Amino acid sequence: MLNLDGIWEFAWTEDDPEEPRYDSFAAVPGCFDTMQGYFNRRGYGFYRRRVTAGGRLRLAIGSFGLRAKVFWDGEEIASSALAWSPLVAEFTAQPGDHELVIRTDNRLEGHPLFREFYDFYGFGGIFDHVTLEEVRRDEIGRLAVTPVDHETGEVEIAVETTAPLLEISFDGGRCLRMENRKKFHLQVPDFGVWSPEHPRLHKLRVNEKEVEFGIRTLNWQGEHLLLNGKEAEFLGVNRHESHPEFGPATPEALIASDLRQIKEAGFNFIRGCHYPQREFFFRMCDRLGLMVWEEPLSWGNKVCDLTDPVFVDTLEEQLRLTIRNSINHPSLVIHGFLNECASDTPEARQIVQRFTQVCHEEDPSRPAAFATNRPEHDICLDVTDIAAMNVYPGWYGTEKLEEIPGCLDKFALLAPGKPKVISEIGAAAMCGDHSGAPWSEEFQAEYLRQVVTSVRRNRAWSGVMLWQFCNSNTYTGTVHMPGRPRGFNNKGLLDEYRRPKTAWKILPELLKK
Ligand code: ADA
Repeated sequence: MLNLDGIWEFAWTEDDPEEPRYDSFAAVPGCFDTMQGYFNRRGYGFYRRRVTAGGRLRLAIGSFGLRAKVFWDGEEIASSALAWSPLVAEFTAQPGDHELVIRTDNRLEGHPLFREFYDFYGFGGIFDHVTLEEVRRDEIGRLAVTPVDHETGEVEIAVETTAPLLEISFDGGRCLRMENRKKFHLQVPDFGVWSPEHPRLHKLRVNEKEVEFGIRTLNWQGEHLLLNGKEAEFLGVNRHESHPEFGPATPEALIASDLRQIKEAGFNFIRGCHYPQREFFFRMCDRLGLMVWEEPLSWGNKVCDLTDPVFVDTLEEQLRLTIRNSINHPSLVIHGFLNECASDTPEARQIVQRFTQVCHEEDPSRPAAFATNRPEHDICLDVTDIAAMNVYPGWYGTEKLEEIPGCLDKFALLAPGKPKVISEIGAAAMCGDHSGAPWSEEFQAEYLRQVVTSVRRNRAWSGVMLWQFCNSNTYTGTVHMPGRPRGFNNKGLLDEYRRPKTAWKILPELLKK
């Protein structure tokens, strides 16, 4: 496999995608509107380089925004508007030297999924690795491992290939040969169970393809989610892939450092908001023992989106792709979708039913959820497997700090009989404000103390996901989300450069087992 990361020629045009002038260079991965000269600009970012290759080829871009088109020797070979998802193109090329162009585009108009009112910045560029490999005859395509029983180590294996024979081994051990079958069960020898405390991983090799997986089971038939047969308590944080200098093209060293800090602070869960997560993120969570909620791109969508077939069909496509891409990661425990949609309307109910079914079709081994911001008027909470609520009493509401526990107890009475989590809750704090008033570090710390202690005290909750790990890039505010000083969502426990606020320092005490 060729890794094509590095220095690419760069061109930018505001509105004429036909005439790029490659007068500069850019790093891949990289986000063009965090580059000097392109801040806040909306248009087309072109990346160009030469590649020596030939035969049947597969080009993969790990993540991009907000649209990408790929040209090989001037001819379009692939395009996608599924921002933050991988784009994979298969094509045939004569052996030799070729021109490869990736045209990214961060224009908001006409995007099928991204809306200008979302509370996160719509960046442009290539956010993750670009690779090129040869497509081999009879290669193993999709290879999905689903744990069936954490007591026996039984797993279900699904293989897509035209190869007549399968050679299978676990962890480099004894090789088993069998005729091609689409789906079969095997027992993993000398297995260990994956859990946040002991994140044990295994490897499965089928012919030339190797994947990592973990053995752990999830059950959500009762009031709580069971992980390996035991009630799980989610102590989580929401996290955007965001940094002032990199946008969503965060370097892997930064992702690793964020996740390590999250784990060390005592969290066991991350809600990856509000778009698909990168492969590196998952590989780290698998290893660190952090459970994950992943969701496709959406935010606060109203009935006009939920009745727009382009929006709904594109979102379904991204939901399916997201589930398929992440299927082997043991850290992934919840499939989410449609953050804060108009879930008090019959139009939303239909879509929530449809998307819950999509999740179950693609992966019956994990529960589905969407996060409501109107729990008391919601008419969809009974549809998904987990009832998840984004609530900000005392921040957006008028409640006093001491009224927060009572408020949360009231929400806990909703959606009886199913696991319930608070999927977002938090307060903003401006670094250095120690006044104790709202927007100060002390107010945020006290707010989160009330939240975490009251959620942990009430046995009806399966957990809480604080909003949010660190300040994240957004706009200075819109009617939909007022108050975003400096163009950041300032509810981070850390600031945008990962400098801790007061609230971060009280976490060990709040999160201890
Ligand atoms: C919502 C939303 C988040 C963020 C948050 C806030 O619940 O899901 O993305 O915008 O509110 O900070 O208000």
